[in-house]
Amino acid sequence: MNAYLERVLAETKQKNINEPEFLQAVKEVLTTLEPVIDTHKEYEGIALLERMVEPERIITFRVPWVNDEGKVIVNRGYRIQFSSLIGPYKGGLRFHPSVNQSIMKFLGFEQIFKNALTGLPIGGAKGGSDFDPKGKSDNEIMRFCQSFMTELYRHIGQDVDVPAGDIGVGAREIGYLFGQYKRIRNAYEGGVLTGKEVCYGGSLARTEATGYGLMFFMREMLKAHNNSLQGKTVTISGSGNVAIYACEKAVAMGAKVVAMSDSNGCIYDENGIDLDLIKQIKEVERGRIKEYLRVHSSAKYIEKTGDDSPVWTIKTDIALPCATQNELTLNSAKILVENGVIAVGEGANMPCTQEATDYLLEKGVLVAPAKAANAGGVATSAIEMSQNSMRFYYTFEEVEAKLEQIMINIFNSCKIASDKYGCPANYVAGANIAAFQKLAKAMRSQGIV
Ligand code: NDP
Ligand code: 2IT
Repeated sequence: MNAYLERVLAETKQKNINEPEFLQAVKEVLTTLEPVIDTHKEYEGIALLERMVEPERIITFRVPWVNDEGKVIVNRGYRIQFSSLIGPYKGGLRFHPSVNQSIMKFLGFEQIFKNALTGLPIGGAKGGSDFDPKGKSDNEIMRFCQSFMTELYRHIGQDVDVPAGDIGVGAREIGYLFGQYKRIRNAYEGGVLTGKEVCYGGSLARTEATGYGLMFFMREMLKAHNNSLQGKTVTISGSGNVAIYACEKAVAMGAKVVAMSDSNGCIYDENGIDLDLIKQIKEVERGRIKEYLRVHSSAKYIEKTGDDSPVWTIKTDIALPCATQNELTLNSAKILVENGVIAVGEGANMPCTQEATDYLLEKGVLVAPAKAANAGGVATSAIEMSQNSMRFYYTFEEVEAKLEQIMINIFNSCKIASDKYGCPANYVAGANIAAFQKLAKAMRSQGIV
């Protein structure tokens, strides 16, 4: 590998030795940049890569709150303000017991590249907490969100840093966070959070945007290889925001979705998933996916037992990992290939392990990389911010049309970069290169900061 790249990788590893997810994300990007770095010797002198892998600011804070039994609980809050190079820090908040600094940093790092690909003026950030929303009452969720915002508010602002949702943070949590922010600031600053409900400043189609965007990207990728979604079988991991709306759009595009999952297991319904029932179980009841069987007793439920998700053992043409990082392992990739998979679309962030991605590409499977394929969510967040600035609402159709065009542009950028830099059909490399070129240009323009 290029000596400069190799040195930065080694130094990053040494400095962040206890952060495996962050190192994985950095390695994945840097190893694909070689052809660009080779032609830009001047980057080393201005420590361009060293600056790109070091967050501008890391904030961690105590989040004390009182549960329904009157017990005081202390969680840890995070906000990684990774890069303000091309716009205000922007990225979601994740509430999940697995949250730690490594996961926050990998997500913040990837967000910089993703946001650059959207073509919109947004920097990169991520935040969240090790708080576990599962089994908590509405009041507990509200008290937690209020405590979290009581510290976070001093670090964010509609031109400074704009959080949104991610795992465990949806419209309910954004509402509680926004209410507390507004109360502390004594001002309506609508653009400080995205993913708001439409009745107080949210954007139509933001709920659907990540899943729909994933399918627009998938459609473009398949089209470039003379294929389409029509008549294809699709399996999806997860049954949260991204998974549900990927399913909805996949069906609208003529595919048949036969499996979805949650962290306990997956359901397989050969007749096609009943998405209204999934929405009822997940969005209304906040229940487990196994409850699908209470209506469709002919469907199968496969419990998750080992490390690998059972959803990838089901035969499919298209696999959409939409749950969490490293959920699609080499082992699962091998089973998917054996079963004839033609494309994998990453709805989640870094859902394929590096070994899985390498194997899929080697076997000629099309991979739609997360940074590009799931960028529809944050792109629509930026459209929400612009509506807030204008004090105006677009219709659902207007937002969806903008989202569709953005996803087409993102696919084209990935394709152009992968063709130009000698890795045709490798959209993983294409996405990294296309984003990097924009960021590198902005970094050079702004001096040593
Ligand atoms: P949700 O909280 O709505 O849903 C998450 C889903 O993933 C649930 O079905 C959950 O199952 C499952 N899941 C979460 N953690 C794990 C785990 N450790 N192992 C197995 N399953 C798990 O989140 P989103 O749909 O918003 O996010 C899903 C993915 O998409 C994440 O990687 C997120 O970063 C990414 N993403 C989200 C965007 C958005 O706009 N929301 C935008 C771009 C990317 P269970 O209920 O059992 O925990
Ligand atoms: O990973 C992501 O891009 C998100 N969770 C959405 C971020 C956003 O600001 O809408």
